[in-house]
Amino acid sequence: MIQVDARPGAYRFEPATTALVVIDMQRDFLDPGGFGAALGNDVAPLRAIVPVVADLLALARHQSLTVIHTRESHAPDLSDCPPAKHQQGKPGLRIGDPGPMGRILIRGEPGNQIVPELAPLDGEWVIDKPGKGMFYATGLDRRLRDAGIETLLFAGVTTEVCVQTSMREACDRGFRGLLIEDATESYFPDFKRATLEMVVAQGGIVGQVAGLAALRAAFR
Ligand code: TIU
Repeated sequence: MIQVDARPGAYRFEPATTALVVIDMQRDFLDPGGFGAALGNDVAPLRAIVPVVADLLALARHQSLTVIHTRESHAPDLSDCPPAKHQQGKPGLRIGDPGPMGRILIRGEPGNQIVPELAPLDGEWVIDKPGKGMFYATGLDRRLRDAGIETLLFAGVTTEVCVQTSMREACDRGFRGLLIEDATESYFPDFKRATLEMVVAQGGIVGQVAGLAALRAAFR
């Protein structure tokens, strides 16, 4: 049993039933010319966490945790993109529009690939998700249960959108969640701060929060 110095209290998990979930560290959100930039955001803060996520991935691989990568993505014919999502926000480029890295948020396009520094290894799970949350239309719930996974360590972007949605949904489905705070980022620093506080408040109502150093120390 591993015990991490976490907020709001110590967090315990069994590595054999734990997966690291890296949410949407894809070029669409991290590189200029992608969906995140088209929404009017500065992508630099998201880029800045890549080395931390790489260290977290290295730790998870060394400890033989199940490793899961997600990508927010849609079919080329947009059959899995409801009109309401397509029309959401006021992006310079909409989902499916041609951009400098190919069509925005479309499966198989250069922009839809995970950044090379965090590329999935053979045997790691890569989940293409049409929603913000990682369960909608992905089959991931069944797959996690079949693999005996009980605990999910969360990293990736953005903290208050796809990461928090996935973590809340995981809680509803009976999985335990620990958010690695320096391995997640938002385009809005206040939103990241608020999300971490929301998770920690009320005794950790949908999960808990810890830093990578604390997680690493727990494995020693
Ligand atoms: N816009 C924003 O903050 N996020 C997304 O659209 N998707 C994810 O969080 N991955």
